[in-house]
Amino acid sequence: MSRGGVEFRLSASSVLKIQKGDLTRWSVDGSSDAIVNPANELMLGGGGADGAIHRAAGPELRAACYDVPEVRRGVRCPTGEARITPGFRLPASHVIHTVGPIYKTDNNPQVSLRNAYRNSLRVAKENNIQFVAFPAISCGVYGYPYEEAATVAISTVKESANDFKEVHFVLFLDEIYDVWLNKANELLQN
Ligand code: AR6
Repeated sequence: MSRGGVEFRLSASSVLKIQKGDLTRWSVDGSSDAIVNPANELMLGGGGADGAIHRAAGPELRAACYDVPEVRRGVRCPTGEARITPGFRLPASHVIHTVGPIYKTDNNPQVSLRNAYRNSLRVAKENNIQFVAFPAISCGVYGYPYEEAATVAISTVKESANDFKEVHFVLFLDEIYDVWLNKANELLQN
């Protein structure tokens, strides 16, 4: 799970970790940990990481998502916002669902991606989560260029990592892992 993981200490009490792996198998303590699901606005499942998370969590997750109120027709979580549910059959205790921008059509993809990371961390903090694991939000189906995404992801997490014991990036693709690691070495003094 933590194959190739590299730790960056952000303060006396908080660590950012970059690792290869599968979010559906990630957990640190099973009671105050959360994985972040790169969902869509409808929030009822999909392909990519979202599909894998729903399969691993079981049908209870879809039912819990269904119960999240729509803010307008077909939208439970607008782009850049975040919602929380239990993790059900996942090893992690919670799932924070967020929606990153569709790179080609979003008016300001950088702001939307930053909001997705920021609001995920805000929701985590409000729910007393101590350990959070992110994928590379928007870097699959939603087409965000990896290096630009890494800059937003790492700089945003750095701002609020003090509120958590550990924030992890759990990256599925070797290429994205390499981009993230290079960017972390550039932006974080180890
Ligand atoms: N663990 C960690 N990362 C993963 C996993 C996993 N199990 N599976 C895939 N990835 P994507 P997006 C990586 O497409 O671009 C869905 O259909 C993947 O390699 O999952 O935000 C939703 O319903 C990529 O690097 O999310 C939305 O409609 C990263 O996760 C839409 O896709 C994100 O890729 C969201 O697109």
